[in-house]
Amino acid sequence: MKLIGSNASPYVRKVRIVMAEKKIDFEHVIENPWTPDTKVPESNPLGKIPCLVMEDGGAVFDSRVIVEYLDTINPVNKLIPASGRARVEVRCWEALGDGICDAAILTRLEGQRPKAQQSATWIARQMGKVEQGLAAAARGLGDKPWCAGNNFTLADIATGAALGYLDFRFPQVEWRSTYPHLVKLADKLATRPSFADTAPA
Ligand code: GSF
Repeated sequence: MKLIGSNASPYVRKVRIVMAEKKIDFEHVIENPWTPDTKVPESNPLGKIPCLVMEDGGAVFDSRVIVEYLDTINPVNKLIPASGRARVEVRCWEALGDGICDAAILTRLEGQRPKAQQSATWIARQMGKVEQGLAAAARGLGDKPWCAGNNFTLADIATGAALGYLDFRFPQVEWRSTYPHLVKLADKLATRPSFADTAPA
């Protein structure tokens, strides 16, 4: 199995953390989807990373579909509850973490446009989603040890990947001084080899 991605993408990191936690071997093929000669579209028609290429050449995307599949591959460290409200809560936490990244990435892309073409309204709208997403994550976590239920799940992985991406690309977003519970979670996650070995670069 090959994972096509980069070391900076929070969505790729989420998959890499799941692979590590479930002890799934894979080849990490580094690809930048933004270069003119990128090979990403050869696997993912959407031209986005991550993309999982199976032994038979079949491609699986996006990151949510990939991690849901990976969780079924073996019984090691189940990261998504089997059914019902517990499952949907973890998947919704993943949507929240990914959504924070979506908004942050849209802001970053807008900031890469020619200055005269950048929309301050658009940037404010996206950064509002980042701020509201962080507030919702802090509310949902509260003083619990984990985001959902009573143990480490995909909810913590998605939230941790989003927080790590903000640290990496948006140091001006002061979530650490605003949300001590999120800091406690992030610092706890950082001690896991799956997080330490995949820190964005
Ligand atoms: C988002 C992937 C994505 O936007 C997922 O896998 O969860 N919903 C998808 N990936 C970016 C790289 S990054 O910013 O992490 C990407 O491949 N962008 C290239 C493009 O053409 O949008």
